[in-house]
Amino acid sequence: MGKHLTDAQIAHFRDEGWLAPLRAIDAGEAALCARRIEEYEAAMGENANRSLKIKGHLAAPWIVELGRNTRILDAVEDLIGPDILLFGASIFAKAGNNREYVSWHQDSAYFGLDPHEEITAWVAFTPSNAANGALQVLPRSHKQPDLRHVETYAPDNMLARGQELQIEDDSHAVTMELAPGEFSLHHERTAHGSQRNRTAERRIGFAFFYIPAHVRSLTGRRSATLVRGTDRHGHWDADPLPRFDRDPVAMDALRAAWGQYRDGEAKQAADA
Ligand SMILES: O=C(O)CCC(=O)C(=O)O
Repeated sequence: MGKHLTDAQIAHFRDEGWLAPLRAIDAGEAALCARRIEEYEAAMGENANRSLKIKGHLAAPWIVELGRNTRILDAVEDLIGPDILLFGASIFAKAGNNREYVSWHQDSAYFGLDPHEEITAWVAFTPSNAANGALQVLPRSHKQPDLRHVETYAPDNMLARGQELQIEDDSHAVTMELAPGEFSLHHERTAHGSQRNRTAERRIGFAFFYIPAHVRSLTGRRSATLVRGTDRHGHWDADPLPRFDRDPVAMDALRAAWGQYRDGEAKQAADA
């Protein structure tokens, strides 16, 4: 038995590369998170998908706090050990009745990490289900190497480069349905994606990216936030955390990290 996960859940994650649903916050707190995203969008005059990417936690202290959520960290610790860095976070907000989707991809292809031990906790701020395009995974795909992604830049693809795996048969995909405040976990090599939102309501989730402190950056010196334990390795500089919502210093770091990722400085692992 771990801090949050049972032995069976730990074994499931190791074998299958995903786990869901788990509870992070209650439904009321999740609704507050969704409202805060709307407030951010009103203040910025743009859709949160445009900017809360890769280092989205740098936009507001409440997002950092959610990244430090004890239930999430207990589950992550059960899988990667007690010394944990939050190396990034991205929003995935799908409008109602919209064509946007996320193609099958592995995060390991672009995160530039070694070894591949990153785990993503995807937290639902709204219901996330088959009808509104919940996150889907291909079980056991985390046991594959880094696969080649085709960069399509397809306009409705929510990924920065429209990167997609050529999957011939995805009939065994699992849809990780979540209620507001629940979260799922997936390994960085687990192929995942999501279909379009066919409902009238917006579907919002925030993905938090965690690594054990011994993981290195393969793309030069980068920053992260120690969220639990001790960093005995010093591979990462400290993120400039926001002192208040939309703190200009933290927002500059967010924009720089997102820009580097989006504009192609990160090469996909299969090409390295
Ligand atoms: O939320 C989605 O639809 C996709 C999420 C995703 O690709 C991720 O968390 O890495």
